[in-house]
Amino acid sequence: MRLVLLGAPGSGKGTQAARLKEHLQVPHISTGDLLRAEVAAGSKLGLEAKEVMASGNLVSDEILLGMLEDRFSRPDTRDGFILDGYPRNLAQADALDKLLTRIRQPMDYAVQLDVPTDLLVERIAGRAKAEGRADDSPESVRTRLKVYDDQTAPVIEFYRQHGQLTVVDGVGGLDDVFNRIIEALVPAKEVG
Ligand code: B4P
Repeated sequence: MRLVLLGAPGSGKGTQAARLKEHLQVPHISTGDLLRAEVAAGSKLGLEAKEVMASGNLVSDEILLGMLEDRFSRPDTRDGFILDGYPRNLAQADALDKLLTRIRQPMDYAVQLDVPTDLLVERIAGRAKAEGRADDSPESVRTRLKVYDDQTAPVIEFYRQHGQLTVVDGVGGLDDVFNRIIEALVPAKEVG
């Protein structure tokens, strides 16, 4: 199964992707994690990405596409994947669509986790305390939410127009949200 998780920062994409990975037995590809690994390794790409990420802005489309092409070239993605954090703007959505068409792996589902803004802020503040991630500071969070509204929200419409979008209520306990996602993945023909 090939699935992309969409949603604002703090909507639970990374959290649910980790669970879906176990359930579906396909790799979890998080562009945020890939970038953080580059930063931690001190690579040239990581050095370029570090400050942009800490500010809450988006790293360049060119870097992201190169990273993604590289990841999709690995054999573990042949039976599917869970993509988390990409695409984050319409140019990335278009590039991904072309890439998946080229490698004959069209997306099966785009799942949007829907969570109100005040709860997003609350969740990220909780993570800031627990993990101290550089981009979870209040200033960066404000930027990330604005970038989401301006650049990423239109991606939801892109998938709606392609008939691939499923909206899932992302409010509630981790198990509740997980169960809602699983229910949303049942093909319409099996529903009855
Ligand atoms: P990401 O790593 O994707 O960060 P994120 O949007 O905050 O989502 P994440 O998956 O980590 O958090 P989640 O909602 O699961 O990106 C970080 C940065 O990398 C970006 O700002 C950008 O600079 C760069 N980047 C990444 N992809 C890019 C791209 N494609 N193009 C350009 N730049 C890119 O969880 C948040 C918190 O909520 C957690 O503490 C979790 O425990 C909690 N939570 C989750 N579900 C919950 C629930 N049901 N109830 C209560 N708490 C919950």
